[in-house]
Amino acid sequence: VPNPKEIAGRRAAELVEDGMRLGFGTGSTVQFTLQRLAERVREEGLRIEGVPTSLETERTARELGLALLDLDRVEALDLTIDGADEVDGEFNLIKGGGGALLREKVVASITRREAIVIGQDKLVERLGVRFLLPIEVVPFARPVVKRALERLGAQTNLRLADARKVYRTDNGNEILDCRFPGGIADPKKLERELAQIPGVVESGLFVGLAHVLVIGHENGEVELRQRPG
Ligand code: A5P
Repeated sequence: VPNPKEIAGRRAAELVEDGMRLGFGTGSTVQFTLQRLAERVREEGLRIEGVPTSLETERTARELGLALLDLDRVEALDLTIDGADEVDGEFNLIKGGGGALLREKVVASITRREAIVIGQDKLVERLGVRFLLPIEVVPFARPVVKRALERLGAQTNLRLADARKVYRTDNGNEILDCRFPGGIADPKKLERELAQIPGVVESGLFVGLAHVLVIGHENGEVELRQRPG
């Protein structure tokens, strides 16, 4: 049986052209993209550099021999290939299941074309019905942020690394995984409201940032969907 993540991840690597400056996303789907890119570098002499969106991806890229790029050396990126946890019909996303939402969003914000690689099971009618929305929080501010989120109707769960340890992001912050009963009716509005809470560093809501979806289907087909408009 074909693995939807693998076929989508590998197909997305074909969007890359010689000389491009890339964003390297995070997660198990993007792993396949990075592997395929390393093959193309070896086989075709493809010249590329990329900004990693997490320490994990930085490590993988190094192991694969992919050239890395620092944000102080680049103002804009041609293409970022990243995963997502949920995608709605308007290409709004929930990200951050792997905890990398902040760096992923920073990289997406300077990217001309953001390609999202997913298996078909990530497509949803409404965000937040199945998946919790990760919100990155400054540890000092956590109690304040938690109460503010509850006033917005959320149930919050502090992410743990294991039974005794609180999870920390690559940036030293914590994550509150939030359930919004009934899902997220207006992602854009919620993103604005979250950004106004002091102590919230970033949310895993990505609104208007994705341009193309690379969707792996269980029948082995890969579908490319461009954002309408
Ligand atoms: C990382 O923080 C996330 O945003 C990932 O991009 C997301 O969790 C997708 O991961 P998989 O490709 O492993 O499903």
